[in-house]
Amino acid sequence: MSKIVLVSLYDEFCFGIRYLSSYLQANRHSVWIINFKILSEINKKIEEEEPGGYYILPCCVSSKEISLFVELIEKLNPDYIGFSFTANFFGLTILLSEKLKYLNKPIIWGGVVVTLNPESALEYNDIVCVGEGEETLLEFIELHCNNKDYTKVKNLWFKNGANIIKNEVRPPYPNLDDFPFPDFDQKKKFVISDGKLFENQFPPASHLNSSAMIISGRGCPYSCTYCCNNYFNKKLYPKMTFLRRRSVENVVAELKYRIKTMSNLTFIEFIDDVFTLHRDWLREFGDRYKKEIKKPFWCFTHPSACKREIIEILKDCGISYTVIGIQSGSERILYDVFNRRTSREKIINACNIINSVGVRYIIDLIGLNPFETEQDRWDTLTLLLKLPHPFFIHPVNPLALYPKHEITERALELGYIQAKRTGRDCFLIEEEKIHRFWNAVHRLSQFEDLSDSTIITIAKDENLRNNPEIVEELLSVLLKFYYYKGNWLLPKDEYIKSLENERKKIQVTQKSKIRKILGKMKEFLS
Ligand code: B12
Ligand code: SF4
Repeated sequence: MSKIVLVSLYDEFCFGIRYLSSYLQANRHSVWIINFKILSEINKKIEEEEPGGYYILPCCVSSKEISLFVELIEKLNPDYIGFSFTANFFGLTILLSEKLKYLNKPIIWGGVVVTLNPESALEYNDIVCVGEGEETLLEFIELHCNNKDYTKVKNLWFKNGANIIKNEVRPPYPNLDDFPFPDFDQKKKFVISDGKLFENQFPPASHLNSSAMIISGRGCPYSCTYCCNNYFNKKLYPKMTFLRRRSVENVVAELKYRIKTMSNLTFIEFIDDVFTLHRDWLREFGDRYKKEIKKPFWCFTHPSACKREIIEILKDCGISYTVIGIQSGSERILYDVFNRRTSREKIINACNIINSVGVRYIIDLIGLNPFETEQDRWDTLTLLLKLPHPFFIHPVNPLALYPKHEITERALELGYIQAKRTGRDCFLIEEEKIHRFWNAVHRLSQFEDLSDSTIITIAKDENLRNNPEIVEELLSVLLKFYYYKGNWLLPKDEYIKSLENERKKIQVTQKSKIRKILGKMKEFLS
């Protein structure tokens, strides 16, 4: 039996290593997971920078947090150490791995970044995993600890002096039901966050304390040029099927297991890239979910996978809201740049379906896009103005350009980007006033009380373009005004209504209790 520590950076959900952990444990190895910093700490600045810390945004890590990490690993004394991270945390992973070199234990890197760009990863680490890690890591550990030749393990690339060993990629594992459920047990888990070490608990205030995150499959049938699935579908697994779904039986069994093991579970989160695929699967799932699970949930959908029947099934199961990727309202950007075959008409239809079935929806948009022109931004605005309320728009995601993606190659050719951002394995253009202005204007469209003409007047105003902070301020005031404590899941009107209903209910029960007591007193007195 070997001892393995798996580390995830700024991501306490970390499905990748939670799957690896349960797989290794099922094969009699001992695994600890360390969440080094959590999602909500991304971009969170530390007041005072001190020597020995790491301060390259989006990471701000104190020297104390780094020491806590090194001391903890020293104490756990593992035989193997694995890191899982995304592009923003590349520099930090290099630093943390360097700090552990003196322990002389194999350090393996894995995850999407490494899968996309193993060459870059091997400049800093000797062993990297390209693709899925369950069988790969197990095989490596078992060969390595028995002093056998581990250099031919499929999916692993090694640096051996000046040589690089590139092993074959194994096909995506066909039957996901074979894998044990991801390891969300609180035992043997550590969190290093906010300068402190937490043991055997989820990060305080994390929604993991009340929500269960589940992934019912892996992969996506679409191939947007900025997304890892495009690379998986076309380059890593050509002629193979990366998209796989677990059986309904297996997903329901996991849900039941999570409900049984989490006393305060109130909400389910399906984090599949697109949950609303496969109508027959959803029909069967819907039948079981509403009878056996009965918990509110959310999931991602896509304009092309938003049929009425499917949304009705989800509504019937108690869906709370869905997140739909619209990304842009410009068909030029959608088709020619993103390879998203979703016309404006299709997007509007999808949102009308969701809205008419009575489901709340949240929109994802991509900003900071060097391919975008003024006309494209207007197209996004005019599309948003056609969508049925109520909806919420997430803070606009910047277009991160990852190595080897089609869109990145094109942006490099066109000279839109030059060097990767320090500490990250991706390119991002510099944010200018015009980006901030349009992001805020686009998000104004979620407020029903602002008329189209008001928003269009704002969008045309030259002065505001040069002073985007004014539009941002308006947006922030409106968000506070519309949503209770800024929480978009709690629109104030609805919240007040629910409090009033609650008050009425309390009054009714109190009155009936008083009546009962008075009745008893009367009996007693007579
Ligand atoms: C669900 C999800 C989230 C969830 C949950 C995160 C999680 N990791 O579970 C949340 C909402 C928190 C999230 C947040 C973010 N996400 Co996200 N997310 C995803 C998504 C859709 C699925 C990830 C997943 O769970 N897959 C299933 C698991 C089982 O697969 P896996 O993680 O790849 O792990 C396997 C292998 O990679 C390998 N492996 C992984 N780690 C290791 C380690 C070792 C040692 C070994 C040997 C193997 C190994 O083995 C695993 C099992 O087979 C992916 C897209 C995708 N399809 O991958 C994007 C994705 C990972 N996210 C992305 C981004 C950009 C973000 C955010 C920055 C978004 C934002 N603006 O805030 C944040 C950053 C979070 C962070 N700290 O890294 C990008 C990352 C791109 C990149 N190249 O870095 C992706 C790839 C989407 C994309 N644009 O292509 N995300
Ligand atoms: S639909 Fe979403 S998950 Fe699928 S390829 Fe496009 S961006 Fe990626």
